[in-house]
Amino acid sequence: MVEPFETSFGVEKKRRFLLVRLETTDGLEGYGECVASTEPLYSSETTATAREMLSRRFLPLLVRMRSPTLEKFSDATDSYRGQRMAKAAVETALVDLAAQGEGVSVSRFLGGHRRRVEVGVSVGIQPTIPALVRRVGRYLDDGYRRVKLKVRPGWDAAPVAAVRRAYPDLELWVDANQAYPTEAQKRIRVWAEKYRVSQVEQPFPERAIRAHAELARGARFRVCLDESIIDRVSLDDALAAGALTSLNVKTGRVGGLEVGRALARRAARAGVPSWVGGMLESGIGRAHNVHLASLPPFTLPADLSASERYYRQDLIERPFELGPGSTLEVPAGPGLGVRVREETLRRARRASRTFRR
Ligand code: OSB
Ligand code: MG
Repeated sequence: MVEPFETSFGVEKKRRFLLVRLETTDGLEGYGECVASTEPLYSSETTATAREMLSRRFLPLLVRMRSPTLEKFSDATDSYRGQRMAKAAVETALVDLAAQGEGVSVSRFLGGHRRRVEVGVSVGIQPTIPALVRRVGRYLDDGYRRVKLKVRPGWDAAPVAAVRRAYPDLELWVDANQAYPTEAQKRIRVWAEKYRVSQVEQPFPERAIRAHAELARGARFRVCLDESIIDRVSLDDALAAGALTSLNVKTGRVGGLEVGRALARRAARAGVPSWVGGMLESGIGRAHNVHLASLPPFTLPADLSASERYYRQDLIERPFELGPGSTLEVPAGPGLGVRVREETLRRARRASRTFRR
């Protein structure tokens, strides 16, 4: 990574990518990226558990299917609990293939029409407050129009105040990744409203639906859920409880693009806007996210920044660059619409396994 990314749960300095490449007999290639990390800190899956599930269950299942489809894969893996990041790595690659089969982009295949998607930048915890203010300033110079600060107890009111003071008109969000005890509600409300934070993401543990609902009641900011929402049931219950006024959709967390789209539609019907979250993906996962963000129910700016903001060298030929109005371009070619740098992959590869029919 260009620089370490620190959140309430830890620091990431390097990422090891777990990729799935599906090759069809007629010569098409589909790519998916598993967004799990090496440590189970954001959620319980890791690259190791995902690799295990992919190699022992999901990929053998897939290659045994006569003519694999998204529906068949989803039916065949439905009874395996959890493992959503592992499942999504395959699902996204299948969507890439299905879109190529129809000669359209993943965006079109899923029902999208936007040519560019609005994005913001997620800023990790910095060593000092002046360093944070400088970091935010450089992102604003780059052209990002909304900033999400990672916060945690002890890194909240003061850094948020400093950023607000330096940039009075900035659209400012925060994300705590479950770091606060539910009793912290009052204090969060005070600094978030005082410094005009427009969205507070996942302040409490993933099961703390009532605490999120209490925070959302009468708040002058949106309460966004990320880790709490993993499927339709968790979304419906949280919506019924009034626990969210914004939904972060991550393909890996919910098990695929089609589920992600369904959840965003459901939230929209309840009057709750959605946006696409990120997991520090390579260009491959990033491309999937950009396509997802082009769908109609995604109305808030995504956590999708330019490739150079994360990695010195990306795995795709033409890295994503920030365009006018804080946007990324939706690739228009068939499927993912990006070219994978095979040579870079080959050099970086630590291990690989092939499953054949
Ligand atoms: O909670 O949104 C999160 C990165 C890793 C794990 C969890 C999260 C994040 C981010 C980064 O906020 C978003 C990005 O990829 O830019
Ligand atoms: Mg989050």
